[in-house]
Amino acid sequence: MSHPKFVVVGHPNKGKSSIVSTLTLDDSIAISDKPGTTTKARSFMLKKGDRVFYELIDTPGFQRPRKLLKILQRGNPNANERPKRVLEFLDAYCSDSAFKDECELLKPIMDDDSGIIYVVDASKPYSDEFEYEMEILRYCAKPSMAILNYIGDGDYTKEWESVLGQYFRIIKPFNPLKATFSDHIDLIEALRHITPKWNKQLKESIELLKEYRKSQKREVAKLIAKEVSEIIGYKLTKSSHLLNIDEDRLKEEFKKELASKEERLFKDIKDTLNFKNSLFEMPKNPFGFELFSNESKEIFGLSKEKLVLISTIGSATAGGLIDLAVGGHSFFLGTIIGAAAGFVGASYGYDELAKIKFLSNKVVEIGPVSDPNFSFILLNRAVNFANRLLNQTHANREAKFEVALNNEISIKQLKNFDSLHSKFRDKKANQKDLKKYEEMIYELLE
Ligand SMILES: Nc1nc2c(ncn2[C@@H]2O[C@H](COP(=O)(O)OP(=O)(O)OP(=O)(O)O)[C@@H](O)[C@H]2O)c(=O)[nH]1
Ligand SMILES: [Mg+2]
Repeated sequence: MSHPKFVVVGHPNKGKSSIVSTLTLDDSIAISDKPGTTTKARSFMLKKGDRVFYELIDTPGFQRPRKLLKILQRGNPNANERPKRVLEFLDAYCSDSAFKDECELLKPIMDDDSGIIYVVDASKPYSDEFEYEMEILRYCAKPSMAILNYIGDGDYTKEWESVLGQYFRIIKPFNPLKATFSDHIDLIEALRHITPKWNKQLKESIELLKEYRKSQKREVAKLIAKEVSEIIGYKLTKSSHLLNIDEDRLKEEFKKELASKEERLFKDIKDTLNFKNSLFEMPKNPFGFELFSNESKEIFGLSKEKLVLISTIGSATAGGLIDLAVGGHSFFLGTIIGAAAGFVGASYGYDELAKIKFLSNKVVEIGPVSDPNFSFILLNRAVNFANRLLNQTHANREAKFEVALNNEISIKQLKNFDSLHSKFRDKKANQKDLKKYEEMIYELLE
């Protein structure tokens, strides 16, 4: 079955590859501030299994549109002769390196019954050279739309709209670095309206895309539930002679193991969300501070008050009462206010890290981390990391992490998390508990 196909074209360095990367959820596409980064037309498909949602073809920018248009205009062809002119140009000039970029971008347009997405940078003023490009595209006689991208701070929207309006039926702003999932959907929705041929299939693609997003969130929730619960219950066993065990070193090693398990979880989340290439070359510390650090505790841990609250509530009903007492909501994500007030504790969480146990005079065991705050820190870090990636486009290669403290959760829910965490620590959780944990995590994903 054929599928919707669009060729993304425009001037060099206007964000064509960025748009392709964001819309196909592919971070392997080369993007840079150097004009001429893309030198060959290349096809990218968004698909699941055999079902192609759509295909986008990234292309190099126009280099000599004025010269090319002159060639096409020779003899002033009638409207119905123009597409043929483009084909003749391709035949006659594609061995000529002077027009190699133009040939790369025109071939896929003329090859099949594909549509055109023309990208401009509306933060810079319009100038005549763009008219040559638009005229050339008009010669191709394909369904087309224009995207207004904003690479700089300027705003020449009005100017651009009045020109683009003469060539394109649909003009849409789209920011490939900041687009949300709903912006993405809106753009595909707009494409439906330029191509009657693909209208029905694109409608299905939109539904599939929404389903795909949900399934990715479910997968991420499952991963976090599984790996966080394992880390919470993790014990390190070492052979050692009773007399020469170095407790500090053992604790360090234990912490290192836990941190590397968290790193593994981050990597799994990244892979699940298709961030495989450029992002986070060093996934070790996406937040800029380590799992076992005061920053981590202060930003992702629960305040002492909340820990006391959840440990003193006996039943779910009591939880409801406490909710009333604290106004129904509580900030889930940590005690950043405490941090601002210079609240720095010496220990890791609020309790001791973990007990060291001698299983025999040759075997020593450490773990699991007894501090209940550790579980919340771990969970929060994972949820934050996932939410950041769920809301990051694949064109945005910025690895810097800003912690977003925007999850609200009731004390009752905190209590539920805490009860599950205790089960994971004591290795008393069953499949049902894990499933419940997964569902609660799913609710925290944005
Ligand atoms: N601030 C900002 N920068 C953007 C945006 N879109 C693209 N850029 C940047 O603009 C530069 C060019 O982006 P590309 O996607 O490589 O542009 P292109 O049109 O494919 O460029 P060529 O392949 O060279 O023709 C990169 O540095 C991008 O990070 C945007 O919406 N906002
Ligand atoms: Mg490019």
